Amino acid sequence: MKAFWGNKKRRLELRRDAARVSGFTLIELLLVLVILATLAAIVTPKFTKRSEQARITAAKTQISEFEVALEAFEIEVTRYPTTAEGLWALVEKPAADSDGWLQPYLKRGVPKDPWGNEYVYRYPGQYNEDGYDLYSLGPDRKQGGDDDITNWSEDRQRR
Ligand SMILES: [Ca+2]
Repeated sequence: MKAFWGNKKRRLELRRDAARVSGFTLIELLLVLVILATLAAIVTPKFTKRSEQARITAAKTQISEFEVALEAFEIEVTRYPTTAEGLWALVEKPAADSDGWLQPYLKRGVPKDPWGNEYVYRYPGQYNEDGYDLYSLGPDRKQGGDDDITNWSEDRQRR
């Protein structure tokens, strides 16, 4: 051990080796960063697209849950909520014409859509003439634009 540390030449070599090692490490680090940046550039759009698809699915699921609640409301109150009452009629008993109202039909209030906007409810419907229209403005957060998630079919939307 004493011989090892006592050898000056050997020590210098060790220091040079260490310098070379840390040099490689820096290059490797840069390489890793480049690889990570490249991967991020490739993966991020796919991931974003997939999570957008997940949000669209979530909005569809939420609309289905509203529909179940609205049907239960319709059975007990014998009408659908008016446009003015809106989806909140599923949570709080409407002031008028609501004798049969028994329960909150939604457990956790009226959620917003996955993009932070209110779902739009309309009764009587413009598209569902015998029922109500219910939709999310979609990812663009605006009316229309082919991305609205609606409770009526595409055909009717284009008409
Ligand atoms: Ca839209």
